[in-house]
Amino acid sequence: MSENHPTGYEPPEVWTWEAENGGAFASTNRPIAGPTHDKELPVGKHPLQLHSLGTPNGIKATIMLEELLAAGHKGAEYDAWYIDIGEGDQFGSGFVGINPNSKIPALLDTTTDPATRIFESGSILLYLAEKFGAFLPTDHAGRTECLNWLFWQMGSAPYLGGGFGHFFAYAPFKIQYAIDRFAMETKRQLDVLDRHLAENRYMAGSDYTIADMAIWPWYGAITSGNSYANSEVFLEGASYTNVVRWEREVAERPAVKRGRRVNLNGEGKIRERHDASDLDG
Ligand SMILES: N[C@@H](CCC(=O)N[C@@H](CS)C(=O)NCC(=O)O)C(=O)O
Repeated sequence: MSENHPTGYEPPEVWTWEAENGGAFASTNRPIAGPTHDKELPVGKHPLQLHSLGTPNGIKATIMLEELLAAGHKGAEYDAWYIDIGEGDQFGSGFVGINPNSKIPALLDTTTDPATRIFESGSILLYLAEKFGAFLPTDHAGRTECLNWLFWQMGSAPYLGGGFGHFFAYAPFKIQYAIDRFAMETKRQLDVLDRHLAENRYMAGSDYTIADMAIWPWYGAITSGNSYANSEVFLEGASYTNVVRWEREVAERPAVKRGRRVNLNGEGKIRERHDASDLDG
């Protein structure tokens, strides 16, 4: 056994919460659900109210909304409000009301009576695809293949983000066992994508769909060097040549360029989006 395997921890009979564990999100993470404070959510002028942050999960929603607008679906106009997960905005009562799981992204569709809440990024993509009849094949076989990959992403990315990313980038010290386990799984997933994209232009075949919108922000970020620092080198992202080809093609879409800039701070980014012109220029 490698000398890098730590020893000495014997789990107690009952686990207890150590709030300050040294990890990057120690002050955010809790073992309980529910709101911590009262805070109503703001409501803007558009039919769709998005409460989010520009993480890989968050930009799935803004890319889809920008794609819908680019395709001429005027009903997809949206307000994008900033949820600061480092400050605990996801535990405000209004946010918990639209997502009891306290995670971004969360969407409220005010065109229905009563308004419809949608949480989980995969559910948001599917809801919008069905509402507007776009980016989801309508034939049963094509729709099934698209949903296969959408659900694949929802089940797989936590191993990339919560597993590999956490132990590679955020844990207070490096644990070889954990990094080995999740690097292996992430590379296996990249190989799944690479083999599939060798035979297919997009995830669900010849058309760009919500499956691409779900997978691109996570796995494309690894091959393009936009993920955890040095992870593209560590995981040999450039070796997945079919993923690289697909990542580049998706990245060039004008709506992707717009959607990935929303709910972020910094140059070229916009913290909130309340009008299409906010993204112009
Ligand atoms: N399965 C969820 C995951 C969402 C998620 O993990 N969101 C993160 C940011 S990317 C979050 O809100 N974290 C805040 C927290 O854990 O308190 C989805 O796809 O919508």
